[in-house]
Amino acid sequence: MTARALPQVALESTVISHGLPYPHNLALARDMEAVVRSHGAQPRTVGIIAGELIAGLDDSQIAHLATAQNVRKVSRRDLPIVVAQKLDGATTVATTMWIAHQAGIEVFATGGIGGVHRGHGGAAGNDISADLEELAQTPVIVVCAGAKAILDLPATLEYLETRGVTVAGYATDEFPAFYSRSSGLPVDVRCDSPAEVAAIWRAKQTLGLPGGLLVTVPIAPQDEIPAQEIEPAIAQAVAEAEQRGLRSAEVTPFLLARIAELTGDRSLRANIALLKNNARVAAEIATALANG
Ligand code: PSU
Ligand code: MN
Repeated sequence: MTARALPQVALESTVISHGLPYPHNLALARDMEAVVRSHGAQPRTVGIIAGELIAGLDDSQIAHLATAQNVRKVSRRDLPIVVAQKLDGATTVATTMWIAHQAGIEVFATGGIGGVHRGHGGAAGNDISADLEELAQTPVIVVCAGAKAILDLPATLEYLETRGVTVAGYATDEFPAFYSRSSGLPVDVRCDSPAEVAAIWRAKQTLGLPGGLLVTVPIAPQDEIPAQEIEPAIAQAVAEAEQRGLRSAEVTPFLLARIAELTGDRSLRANIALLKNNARVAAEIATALANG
């Protein structure tokens, strides 16, 4: 019997090193891989070990990124530095997309993409995630629960439109808001099955359009935190980040950790639930692409 290559799903590692506290981060990384496998696909967790870009970390490498103190959060600008200096690094959505594409992987599951931060252009400076630029140029399907509600969601969607990134809602007409199912903002297209996503992806390839496709999956109803309940914690965390003068790559990890504290870990449970849900949808999309 010849082994047929399984459909591949990339997973990121910044959520492991900076997005969730230990030991939840390590359990989640393993659980996401298990969810992908149980849906007939092969997980490829992406990260950087001693300067080597790896699409398919083994379990001890994942455990290392989950526990080591000196792991750098690596966005596109950081890639040449960690490679030259042979550092360990955790990959964001931007760098996971890029490495996945180099490795021939078309589908990637994450929690929430980075975006335009609240207060952009004001006191908070010009904080726009490199994830948005990567979506504009690297051909990978990114499955997420929308953009983190810590961001300016309307501005994030406008930016994606400007850069030509199609935003699909998975069984929804609305752009999901990470912890909450709804944002009140429309997506470009609703897809009710993996095959519908695959059809849009193939059309994009046929047209020769560059860049990725964003597939947004709302958190399951039983796991969501309604917007009005999470908003006070988000507003407080954003204000504290400003008071501390946090900048650049520090902002997102601080906000996620602070919101988890302020919500008594309710946000942590929601975050873990949506990550596993997205792993399942990504495996189903990868399977639909492989069967098409
Ligand atoms: N979503 C999460 N947890 C995370 C992130 C997203 O639930 O840790 C990470 C992703 O790796 C994303 C990054 O690419 O945060 C965005 O960081 P920045 O805003 O600095 O671009
Ligand atoms: Mn940023």
